[in-house]
Amino acid sequence: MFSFFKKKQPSIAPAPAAPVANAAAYPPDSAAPSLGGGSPSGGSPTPIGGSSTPAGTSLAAAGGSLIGSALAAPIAVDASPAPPQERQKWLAKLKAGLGKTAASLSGVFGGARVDEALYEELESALLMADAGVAATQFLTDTLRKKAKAAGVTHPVALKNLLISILAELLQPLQKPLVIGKHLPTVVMVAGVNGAGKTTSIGKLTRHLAEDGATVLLAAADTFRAAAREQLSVWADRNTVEIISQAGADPAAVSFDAVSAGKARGKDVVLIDTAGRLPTQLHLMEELKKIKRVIQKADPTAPHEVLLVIDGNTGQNAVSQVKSFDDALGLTGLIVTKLDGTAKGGVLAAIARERPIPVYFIGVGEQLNELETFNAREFAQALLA
Ligand SMILES: Nc1nc2c(ncn2[C@@H]2O[C@H](COP(=O)(O)OP(=O)(O)OP(=O)(O)O)[C@@H](O)[C@H]2O)c(=O)[nH]1
Ligand SMILES: [Mg+2]
Repeated sequence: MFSFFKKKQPSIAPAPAAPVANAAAYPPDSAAPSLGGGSPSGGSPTPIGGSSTPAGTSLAAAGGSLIGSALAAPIAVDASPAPPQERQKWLAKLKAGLGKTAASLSGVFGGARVDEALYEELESALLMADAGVAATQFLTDTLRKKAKAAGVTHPVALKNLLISILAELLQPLQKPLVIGKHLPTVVMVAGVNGAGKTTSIGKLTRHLAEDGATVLLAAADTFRAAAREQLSVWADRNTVEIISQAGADPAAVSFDAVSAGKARGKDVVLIDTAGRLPTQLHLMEELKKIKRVIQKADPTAPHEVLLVIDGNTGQNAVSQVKSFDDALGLTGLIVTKLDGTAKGGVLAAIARERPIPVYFIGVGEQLNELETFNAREFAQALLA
């Protein structure tokens, strides 16, 4: 179905939904028809994102537009260096979510001296926090070395040293998602069942729309009516267009979405896929096919392949990252549900074992509960 909405003008009623005329007409393995439109926008990426918009970045998106790009320049949905009020609220929620881990890690440094027992206790606490063997070993070894070199003898100083070592380990994961280098920027989103893909797409759409990007959603989770409906609710909330067709081939819907994104000059096409386990090989093949077929609509796409992981899945999340990366070549991660029982150490494991950028972290079900990842903030939330 096509639905047309005007960005940030909710008073305009959506046009009645019409079926995608050509979903079946472009079989996934056929050549892509030329739909024209969408010449790549030039220029280098300009950091922007929420309140972190640098002076001088002009966005033509204020009123929105039914057709066409609203971006004056590429944008990076950036890590916020100066947190606004909303970011502070989000951070408080992240800290509360990781509170148990923080308490148990902090407890290690509650004594009066630094000794072998402290290091052993720290090792267990890191393992309990889902950091995994490799990252735990790396963190404790580095801490020992640096503490010795700096002559650290007090546990509080040792904890501060660990915060900076952890922040350094996590630093390669801190990278902004850049939108606008390609028009449209095609973002494919994958993950296991219930990880938070659709919810994160909804929240990400809000981030992007706020930054002035025009977004087109693609419901490539085609077989469950509830999945399509869920995505269209997010489309309504964000007043963006969606392409969806019941029972269609997910690759065909993705193809149509990219073609429509090009024809309408959208800035971003976000493709929601059905949940699957890496062990379901036929479903992993389906994902690879979606990627291949997207490339027929735009040889440079997908520009981002994101994996959404549930922060509660602990060490299992690391094997998900490895499997999906091996199958698809991931460009980024979204880690969700760090507001509940998640332990958080899994990010250290990912940084050590498969360092793929964490573009966003989710701490709840609300629209404003997805924020960019910041290594130092996260290290502090986990240890302070
Ligand atoms: N607490 C919390 N819940 C979340 C978060 N992100 C998603 N959820 C919830 O997790 C559940 C699953 O989210 P979905 O977005 O439907 O997950 P999905 O990956 O699209 O699921 P499938 O399409 O069925 O594979 C929903 O109840 C969401 O509201 C988060 O950051 N925190
Ligand atoms: Mg979903």
